Amino acid sequence: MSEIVEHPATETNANLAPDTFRCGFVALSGRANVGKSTLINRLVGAKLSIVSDVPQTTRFPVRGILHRPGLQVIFIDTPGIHKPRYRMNEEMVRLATRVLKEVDLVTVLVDASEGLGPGDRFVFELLKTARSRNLLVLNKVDLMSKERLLPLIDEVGRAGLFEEIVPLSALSGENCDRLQAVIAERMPPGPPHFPEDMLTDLPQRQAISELIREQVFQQTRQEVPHATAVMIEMVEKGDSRLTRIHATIVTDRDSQKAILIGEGGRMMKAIGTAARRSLETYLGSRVHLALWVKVKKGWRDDTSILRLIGLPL
Ligand SMILES: Nc1nc2c(ncn2[C@@H]2O[C@H](COP(=O)(O)OP(=O)(O)OP(=O)(O)O)[C@@H](O)[C@H]2O)c(=O)[nH]1
Ligand SMILES: [Mg+2]
Repeated sequence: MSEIVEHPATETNANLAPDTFRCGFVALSGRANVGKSTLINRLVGAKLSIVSDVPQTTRFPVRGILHRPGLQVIFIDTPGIHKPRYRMNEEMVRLATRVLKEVDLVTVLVDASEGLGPGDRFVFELLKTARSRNLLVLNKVDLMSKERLLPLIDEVGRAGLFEEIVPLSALSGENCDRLQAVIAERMPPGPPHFPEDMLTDLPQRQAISELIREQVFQQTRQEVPHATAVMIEMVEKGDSRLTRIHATIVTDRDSQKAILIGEGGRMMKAIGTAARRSLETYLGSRVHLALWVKVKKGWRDDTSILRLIGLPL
């Protein structure tokens, strides 16, 4: 979703012989909140997938494409593996699990600052079933002392599932180039799947909805973000570099609607202002954003709404 912080390919691929090209698919997997979306944005060098400190932020796979001379890597950010309580969450976990079998390589993230927990071990079991080739990333090393790292590397190594273990910080970028090199050397020979200027295949309407939802996730607490979806009603490009966007924030209960609106409309205003700013960066135009809040009880079990928010049911 724009904010490009790194350049893509520095040389053109046009003069490379097709049989020297490597291209592969790499899933970023793990339990919720370990930093998968932060890492895909870091690896691709653009903001493609939304991030928040609320678990279960990512709801469907988001592809990000890395271009280097002679190499294309299609990273797939996936929803965090968790215990589903609604149809939406069942679908999120199903999509994340299915991807494991469809890629050339799985990169599993663990929050190294928290250590290995039952949620991570459950993901390891899924890898065994998928019979995938795997790497392990120990993320968030910026939050911990280096002495705690060695025992953790030993512990994950004992699982016997990983070709390589890479400690890094997706947030600061520390050691991310090492991960990129480890992935690059494992990509199979083959022609590129996507054109050189394409960073994601996420449709623009969905990207807009995600950037608004990111603000709901960043600014509300407890059950409110989980109970919220964003539907785009209208995107209209005006002639004076202004884009008009109408969106509805759907939530489960009246009490959540009251929180989303806030006292004197304060929460709605904060979400709207922050979302408008990030949409302006993404679209490269001024944005007029109109937001509504609607209650749709039980929407997380309603397949027609789940389809509307991008889950392929
Ligand atoms: N300190 C630190 N924080 C990080 C790092 N990577 C991610 N985070 C933070 O961890 C939180 C979760 O990050 P996300 O990238 O949304 O995690 P995720 O795995 O995609 O989460 P889900 O989509 O919910 O499964 C955010 O607050 C990030 O800023 C890191 O390397 N260091
Ligand atoms: Mg995510």
